[in-house]
Amino acid sequence: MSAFRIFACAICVAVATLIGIGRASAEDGHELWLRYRPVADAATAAYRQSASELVVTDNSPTIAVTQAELVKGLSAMLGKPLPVVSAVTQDGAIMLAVTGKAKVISDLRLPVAGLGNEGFVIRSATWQNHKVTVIAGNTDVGVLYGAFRYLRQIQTAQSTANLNISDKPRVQIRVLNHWDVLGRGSANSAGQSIWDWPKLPAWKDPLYTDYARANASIGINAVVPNQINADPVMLSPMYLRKLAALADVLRPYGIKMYLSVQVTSPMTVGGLKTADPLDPAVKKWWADKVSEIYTYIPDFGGLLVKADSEGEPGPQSYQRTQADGANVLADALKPHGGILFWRAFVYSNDPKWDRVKQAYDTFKPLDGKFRDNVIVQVKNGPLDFQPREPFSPLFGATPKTNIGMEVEVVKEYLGGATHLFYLGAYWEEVLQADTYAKGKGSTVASVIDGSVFKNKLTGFAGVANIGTDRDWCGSTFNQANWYSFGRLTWDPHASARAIAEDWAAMTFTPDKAFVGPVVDMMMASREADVDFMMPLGLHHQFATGHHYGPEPWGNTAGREDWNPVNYNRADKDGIGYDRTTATGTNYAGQYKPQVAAVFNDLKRIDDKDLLWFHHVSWDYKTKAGLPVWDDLVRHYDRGVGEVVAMEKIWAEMKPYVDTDRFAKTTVFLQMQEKEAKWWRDSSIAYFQSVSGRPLPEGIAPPEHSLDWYKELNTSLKVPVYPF
Ligand code: GCV
Repeated sequence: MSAFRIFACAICVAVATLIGIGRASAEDGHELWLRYRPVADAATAAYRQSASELVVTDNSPTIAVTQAELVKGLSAMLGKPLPVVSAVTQDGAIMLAVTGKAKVISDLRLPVAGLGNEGFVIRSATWQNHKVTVIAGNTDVGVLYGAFRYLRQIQTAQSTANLNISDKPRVQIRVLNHWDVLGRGSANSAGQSIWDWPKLPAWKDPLYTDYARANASIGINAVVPNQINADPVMLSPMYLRKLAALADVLRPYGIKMYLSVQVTSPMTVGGLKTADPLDPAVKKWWADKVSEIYTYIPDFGGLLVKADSEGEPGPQSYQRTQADGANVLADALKPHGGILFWRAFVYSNDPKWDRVKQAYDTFKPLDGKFRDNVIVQVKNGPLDFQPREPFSPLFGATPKTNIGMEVEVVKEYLGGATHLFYLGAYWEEVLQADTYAKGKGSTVASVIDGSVFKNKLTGFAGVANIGTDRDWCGSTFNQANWYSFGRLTWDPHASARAIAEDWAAMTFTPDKAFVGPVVDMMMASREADVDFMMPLGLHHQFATGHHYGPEPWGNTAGREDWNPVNYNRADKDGIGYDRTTATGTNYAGQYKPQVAAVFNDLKRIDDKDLLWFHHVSWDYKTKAGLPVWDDLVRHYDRGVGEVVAMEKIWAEMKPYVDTDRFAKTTVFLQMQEKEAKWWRDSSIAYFQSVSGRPLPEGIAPPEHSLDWYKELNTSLKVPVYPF
């Protein structure tokens, strides 16, 4: 190549870089849904008309980050720097207004009275002879939430003229639980923990600020940074200093720091001989330790505890109840305004138990015994984040106890980073389920937002799927799960489809030709995984040693609580777990009579819950009119077809998506198809070996023998893609 051509190429590259060509066609996903790409040319003028300047009269740290976000977002989307001024100078001003500090709120009689501490109003109005948009709240955090809501309006291609939006969260504590272990390992599927403990408090990675921005944009206001199988070292002064530094970064974004602790800390950290919650020395130790935490973090949120579960110690070791265990911590937190999350995931590995009954049996009798600053944190289903579970019967069972919901945003059981599985659709099903706690309409959402039992304290927790991967969550579509989790904690009654529409528009493009098919695909993705993994109410069919891949034959001695065969109960005659009142474990009886009546009755139960509640013969006819054997096999097969359909939709989206994110999703869908076949074929091979049934017409035999799949599992040992 001549020197001239090399020179000319170098100029081309430099120009392309300057004007952004190339970068626009390849994104790494790091910006999440806060990409702030320029809006379509035709829309720019109208948006600019109502965003000519930003009026800021307050200077709190939260208002400062609000200002920064609006300047960043609006300047980038509208292609023009947004001036910041201290008084309105022109039409189109956006005003940030906090009650008691901004006259515009009373002048315009903005309805801030019922907004609480986190709500906001966005109102287009005329003030001092100028057309303005006021973003108002009773606190600066309310204004921050309002600013993100305003930005979303443009990101989703909606008008910013004539705005009259008012909103506030329906759940008070909206918390991410990071199951991150010290040393940067993590229980999630997106690299390592984002908390760089070795370098804190001196080095506060800018990642923490982006993390806080993302959370604030969807309403998350609390963080537990450490594993629930907690490391006692977190309570040492050295780590409290680190926690305090993190809390400083999160604070301007309205996010409070919480901490997960072990009940035996008085022994492991304090050197006491006992951790008996009723022992006076133990009480004093907790009171002192909690006071110490507040010296480091004055607005510390509170504690989270996993007790008497999977080897974690708990009050049962001292013949005390869960309430005894919780209350000693609650009492220590109370003077500081702190909250205790106490998990209901309590179970023992005793074969006499039906594991799914244990949480209800343990906690229901304790209703009214917990202090008022305790939230009992209940997993969405009674088992453990299976592809489908009935809602936990604890929702609606304890009128005198604050009950919060816990979901897994990380897809521990659901394909990790690779499967495209929109959890919003899953959570919506749970949240909309009717508990009948106070008659019809007592949905799970209404229980956890406190409206059914008039609870004063409400919480909604999600196990974070966030790690050091460049795209935070391991895949672009996993970001939708972080996003929808936040939005549903803000409003558990919200529509999963509407949330997915916002996410798709903000993460890719608001073009309807893209958003429509992609959201259809997301909404269908949940049923696809259910179909190829565990259709018709099957559950816990995962490899016993880890939770990746199928092992319906799994039967490790002494692990009845984990063994797939204990849950499918398949033999030559039939399949399913009898949990009915009449002949089974009477798990169904833990629900209100209206719900139990449906689950108990083969005539009324939906096929999707069938094998969770009933043991039926292979010839039993499902509602689909097929023998259960045939229906089961057809569901497995359909699941694979549903993944293939997602691949086709995605392929058609190529014109709308940058090269890198398109390619990564394409490959992940191909991996999902291979895994769907693995689930389908190994499950069919196993259940066929047990039932001795022939394959239904039109169903191809499994690709490999049952022994081949067993061998594969033995070699797997850890969750890795095996193909
Ligand atoms: C961190 C499941 C997970 C565990 C988790 C546990 C829990 O069993 O596999 O990793 O513990 O749930 O929720 O406590």
